[in-house]
Amino acid sequence: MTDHLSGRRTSLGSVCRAFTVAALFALLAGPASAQMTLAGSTPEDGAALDAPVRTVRVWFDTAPSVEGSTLEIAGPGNRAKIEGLHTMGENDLMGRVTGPMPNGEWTMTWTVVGTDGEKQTGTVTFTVQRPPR
Ligand SMILES: [Cu+2]
Repeated sequence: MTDHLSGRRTSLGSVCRAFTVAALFALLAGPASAQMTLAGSTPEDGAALDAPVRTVRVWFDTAPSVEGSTLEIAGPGNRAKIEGLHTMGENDLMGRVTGPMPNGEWTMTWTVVGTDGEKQTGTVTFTVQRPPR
């Protein structure tokens, strides 16, 4: 799992490795229950960022199944995409953002399937506003 995105240009690989220890602890967690709820995200809902994001993550109260789950992003120009969806074993989904992310309001839509097959969906919105030079 630690080298799942290695060899790519982004620093996502090193980000991922930082969570390896936490992932081991997550493996000790119990089995998933029915309704999954969002426990957090990067960027956070309502965040005001001064630069585009290159990785995104959403956390849940139980482990999502990567298969059948999606993370999508929409905003000005609609050319940014989330690729390489995976989990770090922390009840999370993670992906990298490719493509341009102009200033403006962005919406990340998550659809997640729990280990019992139940589907949940929701959104996280944030703004990107680069500081004037
Ligand atoms: Cu990762």
